[in-house]
Amino acid sequence: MNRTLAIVKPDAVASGKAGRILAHLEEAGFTIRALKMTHLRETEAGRFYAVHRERPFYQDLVAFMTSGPCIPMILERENAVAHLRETIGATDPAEASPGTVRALFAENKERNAIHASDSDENARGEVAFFFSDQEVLGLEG
Ligand code: FUP
Repeated sequence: MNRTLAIVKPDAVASGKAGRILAHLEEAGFTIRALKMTHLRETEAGRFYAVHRERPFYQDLVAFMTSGPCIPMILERENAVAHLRETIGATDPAEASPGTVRALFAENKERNAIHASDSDENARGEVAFFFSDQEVLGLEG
């Protein structure tokens, strides 16, 4: 078993889809091991998406991610990173496979309902971004 990080993004929280997305993730075999609601500040969202700093959509992405509360969570299952990427679908919901979270719940490529870590290394960093050592260590006991 291993873990990854997901975020139900502000569009999905604001439009009341968070519960359905969590149910979909559980039905896909993930166990929710930690979860919180938070409202990112500009510096935090900028740091989280720093890898995209030079991209033309960066400012809009930061503005969107700070536009309302989001729900980061630690998800566990076998091969968690790859399975979650498969479960959420392509970045643009118009290109996402039928039945994926983004095909079902995303508005468009910019407001696309959910984030998922794209590697084990990034999952570790993103878990640490949102959850304290105590919250993560608490999972082991
Ligand atoms: P993903 O890993 O599928 O979330 O996609 P990326 O890491 O490539 O992009 C991160 C976020 O940037 C996307 F979720 C939405 C936003 N984005 C845009 O707004 N426009 C683009 O053309 C690409 C990404």
